Amino acid sequence: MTEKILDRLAKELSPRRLEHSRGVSSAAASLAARYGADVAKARLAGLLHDCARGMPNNLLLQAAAASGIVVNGVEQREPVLLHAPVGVVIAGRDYGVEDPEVLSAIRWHTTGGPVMSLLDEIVFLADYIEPGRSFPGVGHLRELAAASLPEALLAAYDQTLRYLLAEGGLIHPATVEGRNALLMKMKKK
Ligand code: DGI
Ligand code: FE
Ligand code: FE
Repeated sequence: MTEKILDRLAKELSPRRLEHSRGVSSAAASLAARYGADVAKARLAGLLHDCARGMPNNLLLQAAAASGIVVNGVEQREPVLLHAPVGVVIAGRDYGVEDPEVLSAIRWHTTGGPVMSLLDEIVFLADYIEPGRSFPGVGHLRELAAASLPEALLAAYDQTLRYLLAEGGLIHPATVEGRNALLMKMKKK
């Protein structure tokens, strides 16, 4: 099954992004083993998380409209964000994925969100720490990921927000909601 997926992905993604997807797949599998999630689902979701990442902005917007995906103002301006919800449609249509847990992990991998399953969290984090990533601080994030899932998730959200603030980027509401929900879960009063 994986071979067929890889063949198709290789047609849709650049070699670099295919390698990234394999890296996310293996990082997600390790995190799943570490934190007690389904390893096979983590591997599959990791492999397919960016299956729509090769689509240009106009096609992402078109696919979103055709699939009834509600596009907010931030997504209208930054259509790359739509590769997550459109990825769900592509994973179902072109890769035959029906498992709602796998589809949910693809759905929330870019921004995170207010209601994240363990598998969602694992794929979200694996996307940051896969072996091919090399941004400043990735080593620390990998160490955190091995030690504490919530602390690593918080660091990942913080990293995204710091980057967006530095760049003057639009902050997607799900990024804020995801970090808030995580913080409230971590700091129960
Ligand atoms: O698909 P990847 O490049 O592996 O990584 P990703 O799915 O985490 O992110 C895709 C892009 O989306 C990346 O350039 C960062 C960006 N992004 C993530 N959250 C936000 C965001 N961009 C904006 N403007 N706002 C966000 O909240
Ligand atoms: Fe992505
Ligand atoms: Fe990715």
